[in-house]
Amino acid sequence: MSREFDFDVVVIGAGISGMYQLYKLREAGLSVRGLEASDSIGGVWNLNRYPGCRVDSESFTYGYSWSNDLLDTFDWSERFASQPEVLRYLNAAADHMDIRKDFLFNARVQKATFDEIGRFWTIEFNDLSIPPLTARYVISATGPLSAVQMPKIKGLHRFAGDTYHTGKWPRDPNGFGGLPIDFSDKRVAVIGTGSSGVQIIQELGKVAKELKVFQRTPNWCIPLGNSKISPAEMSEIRANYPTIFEQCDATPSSFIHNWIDRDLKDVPEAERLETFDRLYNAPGFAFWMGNYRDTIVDPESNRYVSDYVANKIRERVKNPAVADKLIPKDHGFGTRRIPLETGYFEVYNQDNVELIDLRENPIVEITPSGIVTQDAEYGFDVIIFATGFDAIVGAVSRIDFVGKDGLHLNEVWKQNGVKTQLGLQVVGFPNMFMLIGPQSGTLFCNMPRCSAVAVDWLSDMLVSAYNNNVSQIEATAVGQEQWHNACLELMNGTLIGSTNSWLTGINSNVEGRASRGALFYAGGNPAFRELCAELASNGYQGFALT
Ligand code: NA7
Repeated sequence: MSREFDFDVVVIGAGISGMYQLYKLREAGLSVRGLEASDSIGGVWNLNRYPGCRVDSESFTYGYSWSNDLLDTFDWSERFASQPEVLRYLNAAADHMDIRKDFLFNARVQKATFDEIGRFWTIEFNDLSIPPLTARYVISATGPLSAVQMPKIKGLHRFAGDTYHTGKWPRDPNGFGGLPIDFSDKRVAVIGTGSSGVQIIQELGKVAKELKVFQRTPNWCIPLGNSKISPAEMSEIRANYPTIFEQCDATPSSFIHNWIDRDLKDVPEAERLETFDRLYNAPGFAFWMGNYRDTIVDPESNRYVSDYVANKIRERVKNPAVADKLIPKDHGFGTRRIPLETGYFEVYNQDNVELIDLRENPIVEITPSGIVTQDAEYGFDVIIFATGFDAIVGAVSRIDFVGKDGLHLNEVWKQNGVKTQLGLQVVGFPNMFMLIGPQSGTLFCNMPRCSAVAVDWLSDMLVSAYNNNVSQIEATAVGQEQWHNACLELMNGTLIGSTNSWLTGINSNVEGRASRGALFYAGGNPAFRELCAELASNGYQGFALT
């Protein structure tokens, strides 16, 4: 049968969710083409190859749980795997799915336009030598933390030394990691102290001749608690995989940690401190997501946890003035993403490391030889930007999606604020879906666990549409409004919602990101799964299938 378009579905992005999405639909019998801007699979794990980069989910919770073959054959060597190991895993997964043949690489999508009569999308590329292609459905699997963002600093391009961004680190041509760079004779600046900054600072502190850290906002960092996984432990983990995944499924963010089912306020002081000591020394996000349940909603309980962590910082950093600068003052513990660290605070006890507090002493400009602040001038051989991403919205909005009536998605969001139905669709943009986009129920999450929820649900919907001769799926205005209001209300019920961070859409380097938005669903993954199942069983309520 001839048709007007090339593929049933186009999936943009070959990261964790894009690879699985393509595989799932291909196995269901749909014709699918994957498009990837870089030259290989892996998404953020392919690009964030900076020294010290590692996962902060327990490795054995971070894989594709649907594949027994992968679970049976891949051995994790550390509780929190390094970036090269995660990328090695994703390559093994790509082999297993035989997915590379279905992706067009080096194909950055510039624009996607909906044809209202034919009900299909036309995709155009930055590289004009790639002919446009067409598909009934387009799925953006571009990830929430992939649109690399440089800071707005005067003179950025004039620096004569080497510059790197953590989110786009040069690759080792012979391996899965970053290009080996010798920093031992270098004067290095790191700008940014989010998770990436913390990881690279603690690593470069060991080797750089001189390391100066330019910090605007300190974060509440807690110990990672990494350890090797022995073959015997790996066998035990393998035998326990079903229980591990069940445990993750039962928690709000699908990490293995779950809240203590009590309020801190109801617990005697001695017991609280005993619990805190245990959790602070436990691996991963135990101290954050495995703490008393009111610590993230009640300001007083939150203050109590924050004070505990502040004291830990004071104990670990010798110079009290430096310790004070490393303690966050403008947000409570856990209200922004927590960086997990290994010896981060002790780095500031070293003679080769200096902390520069940009609140007291802001950057004025970058010059050919270094960085000028209000109070001083510093010479550098290397500047590393650990300044993060245009998070959540950025990767979607860097593609010009043009929907019904010639509406541009960016214009719609600029005028009405970011609103979606289930984080999956936007009214006026039929047959276009986002995985882990804004307001996705699977955003504040252990990614592989939660993104699979979105992929499975969307796949069922598309297969059902295909089998029932449906050619258009569009969010309803009522559904979108309800979902937006639910996100707003839930977010406002947590302290995270009233804090400036990438999770609430704040970014000083991007125009239009100065006020907080309801960018994520704070109802938790179990509730999201339940709701999705309910909507599906009501004939995909909130979506018009025609
Ligand atoms: P983040 O968490 O967004 O951190 C970016 C850091 O860069 C943060 O400390 C920012 O300070 C700082 N920044 C950004 N722009 C500037 C300028 N112009 N001047 C000085 N400092 C600046 O990104 P990451 O890559 O560390 O981590 C992202 C996520 O990836 C992480 O949460 C994990 O989930 C994985 P600010 O806080 O804005 O004052």
